[in-house]
Amino acid sequence: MAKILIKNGTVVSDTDSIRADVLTDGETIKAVAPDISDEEAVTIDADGMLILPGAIDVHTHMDLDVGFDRSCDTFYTGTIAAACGGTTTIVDHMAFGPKGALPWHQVEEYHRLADGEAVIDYSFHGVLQDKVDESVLTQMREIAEKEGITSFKLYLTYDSMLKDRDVCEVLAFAAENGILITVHCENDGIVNCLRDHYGAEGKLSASYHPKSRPAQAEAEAINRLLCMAECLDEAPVYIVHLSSKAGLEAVMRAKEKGRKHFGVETCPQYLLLDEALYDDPVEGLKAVMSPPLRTGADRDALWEALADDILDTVATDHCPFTFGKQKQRGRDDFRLCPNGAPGVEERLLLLYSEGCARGRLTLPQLVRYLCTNPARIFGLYPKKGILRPGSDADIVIFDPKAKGILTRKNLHGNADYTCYEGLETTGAVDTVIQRGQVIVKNNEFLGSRGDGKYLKRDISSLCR
Ligand code: DUC
Ligand code: ZN
Ligand code: ZN
Repeated sequence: MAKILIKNGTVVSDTDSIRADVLTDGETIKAVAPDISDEEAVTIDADGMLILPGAIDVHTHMDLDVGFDRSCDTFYTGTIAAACGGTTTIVDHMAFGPKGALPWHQVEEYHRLADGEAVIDYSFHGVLQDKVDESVLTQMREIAEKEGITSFKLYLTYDSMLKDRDVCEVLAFAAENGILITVHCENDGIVNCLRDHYGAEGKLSASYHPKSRPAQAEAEAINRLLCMAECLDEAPVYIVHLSSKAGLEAVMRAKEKGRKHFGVETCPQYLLLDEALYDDPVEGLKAVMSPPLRTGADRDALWEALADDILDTVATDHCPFTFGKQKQRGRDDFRLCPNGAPGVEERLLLLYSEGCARGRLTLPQLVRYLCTNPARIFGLYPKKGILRPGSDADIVIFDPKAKGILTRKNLHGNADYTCYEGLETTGAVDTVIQRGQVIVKNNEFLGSRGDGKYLKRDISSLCR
């Protein structure tokens, strides 16, 4: 594999931006320093460009089985889209297995779905469902040891959710074993009661989707989760897809009490979009996701929290369904619409354009949210998440001045729409290098099916 020398760019880390060259050798970074020369290396002139660590998306749902349908990106198409957007590693959330399935069941299923398919490096979050007993806990430990899957997700809503008593058993076990529990926080009682009431009244258009999943349902579940974790040896937890100001306030209350062992993720859709999208009963189906889009005030509060480093990561919850066919299932009843939206390819561009270019975020914050923090929290650091000698040569060369208009036509996933169609953007992914190999150039994917490597992860830094 040819060495690559990237010259004259600005290398961004989680703490600073410096003018430096970057030299790769094989799959790793050999040097980051001013004025490197190496006659054997292929040189890329990156004058005026930002050199970023390959972004990590710790919340995707490729090929997700939702019972009546599947999300429309496979690990192959979804990771091509990720790569073209500057993401070189994903940690995918497994679907629930059949009723009563034990954790190994889905680990095996996900290897079948992803191995030989993913084009970028990948790992999984295990899934906990239905109930917790000794066999579940034993399997969690085995999976952490043998597979390097050191995070598991549980839900506080949906049919396969865990009851609080089981959540507590899992948290106690996780605290003892260095496993990180990631949690979908919505109060199941509130959501189901409202859904049933709206259903009985025939209020079934997309605009009732957010009404049936209010911000208070998220805030209550976050508060309850953090209280349970506090009671169980400060068990480490990670809150996925924070969407609301009320939820953020629950986070802030816990932080003010001195609680440190938890991480919080938000997603671009909660920063850029709002519930006005549901006003159109047909177009609104594109944004039927859970939690739903909120108000402008919620959006502003999340940007402020990012600016103040209160949150930890920005992931996508990429869970695409086609608008032309799959989303139409919810046309006469929002409750039947498959939940989720595409976003894996748009994330870096959106966060740079709406965050850095608008002065809301610094470049090191961009790298912290997309690269370094996810790598640290999910046991991938310093192999991933930073550009330094010995790290994997996962590199994004990013043009900060490019102007563009976001459109589905330039994206690579299987979804037939983007929620950001027509958005004027600043910045563009120029080149993506994965473990020392150029895999994207001029918005074209140059790698091959199965190039991605399965990553065994270490115990989370939140657990130490
Ligand atoms: N909500 C979920 O809980 N999972 C996938 C997508 C979504 O919208
Ligand atoms: Zn979720
Ligand atoms: Zn999700």
